[in-house]
Amino acid sequence: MSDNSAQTPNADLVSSAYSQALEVIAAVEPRVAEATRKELADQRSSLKLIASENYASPAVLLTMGTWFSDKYAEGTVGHRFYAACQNVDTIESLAAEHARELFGAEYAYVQPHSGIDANLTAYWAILAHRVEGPWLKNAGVKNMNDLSDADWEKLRHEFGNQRLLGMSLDAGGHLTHGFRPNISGKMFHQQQYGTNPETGLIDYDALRAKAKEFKPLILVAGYSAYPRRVNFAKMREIADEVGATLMVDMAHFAGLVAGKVFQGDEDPVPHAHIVTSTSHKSLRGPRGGFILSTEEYAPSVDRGCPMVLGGPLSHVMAAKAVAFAEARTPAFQTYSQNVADNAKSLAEGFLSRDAKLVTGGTDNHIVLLDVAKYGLTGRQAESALLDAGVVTNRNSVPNDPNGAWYTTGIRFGTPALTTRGFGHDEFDKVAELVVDVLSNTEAGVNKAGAPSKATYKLADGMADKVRGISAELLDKHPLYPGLELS
Ligand code: DSN
Repeated sequence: MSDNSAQTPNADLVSSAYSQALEVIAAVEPRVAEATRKELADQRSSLKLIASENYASPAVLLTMGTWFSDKYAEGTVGHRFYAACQNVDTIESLAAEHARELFGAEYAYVQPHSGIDANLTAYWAILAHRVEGPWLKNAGVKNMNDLSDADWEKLRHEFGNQRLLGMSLDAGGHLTHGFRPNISGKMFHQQQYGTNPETGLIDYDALRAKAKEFKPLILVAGYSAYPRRVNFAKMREIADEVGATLMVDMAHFAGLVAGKVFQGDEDPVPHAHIVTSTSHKSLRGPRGGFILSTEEYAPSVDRGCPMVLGGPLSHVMAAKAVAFAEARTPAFQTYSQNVADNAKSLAEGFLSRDAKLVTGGTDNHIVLLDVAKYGLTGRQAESALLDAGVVTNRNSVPNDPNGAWYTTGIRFGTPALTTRGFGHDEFDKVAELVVDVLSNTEAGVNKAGAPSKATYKLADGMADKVRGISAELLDKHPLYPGLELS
């Protein structure tokens, strides 16, 4: 079995801690305790292949359930808007120190509550640094309260009309990278870059040409569904050529950066001005966000709370400190390498069964399967797989004919099952099961008898068959082995 920090070295203690905690909860609202027990049972008995999910260690999970939750701590370490933040200062400093050391960053801000919060905070930090600061200087005032109403109007206009260039959603970018319906697409004058229609890969020359024409203030790199590595050195070159700030959203692949699978040009930290992330995906920490930046951007990033974010979740910052400490171990590096190796095994498993993959494969933790050849939409495929206990999520493929709701793709990720100890053979088996399910699913019709993008029919007996085979795999690699709830 590979490294697995979700294994439970203190299984008896953990069993007793959770059993007793659930008893305390049940005494107030038994249905919450019951749903919590059921969630563990469900996670234990399904193939979790959602690329953005993982299993945090009991140490990380337990850290979130404390009285730090009750503390307000707006501001930054040593500069709070609330009294009695000495212990929050301790855990926030620890989390930031671990993050800086783990990623080799000049500055770390661990307050964002999620990846979207981290991105919004970073955008405002870049605007503060690049627009507001110079603007106030030009206007000859230090404080915006001293601006005349007319100048304030002009500054507001400048703030809301800057240019942002990010990867399009259907090419694998995120909603917050300038997607029109998202706030990022509305607050910025945005353009999007895609991928080469032949290869599915980022075309850096085309991107450079677009950047030169558009001249964005912010170039966003990073992805949620692109199954390949990105050359961040090249991204920085392009940003520098057009005077843009390079922001990299590494939410998905932070674990591969922390685990040193992505190094050199593939490591965003030495190349970007600002890096945003979540802590709960491949990094295997608590649900939350964080930002890394150069010293130059640090004072603007620090204004995140309370200017953009609500009060920091101190209990989650404490859990980030624990998770980042875990990620600084050689065992985590082994885990991260396994995540990438397993993604290759999964991709090879699909390709050997004639499946079509976006970009033809993977070199990160994501595999994006195009399900059109099975006559299904992503939504139908996702539902049929779920019936068989295979938990995935539907995802657009480049220029998706079915749009962002029904989609034509299924996104797979290896971080969670790698945490359980799955290796090459297990992921090959997963590919076999998925292809089996999809090959035995038919698109359905709507109430009027017309073709539907949502309904489907999975062949009789298929769900039970796949669940049976999955159970054998899952039993060999238990989630939180030794954790038993009384
Ligand atoms: N929800 C995350 C994901 O699944 O990729 C990104 O927002």
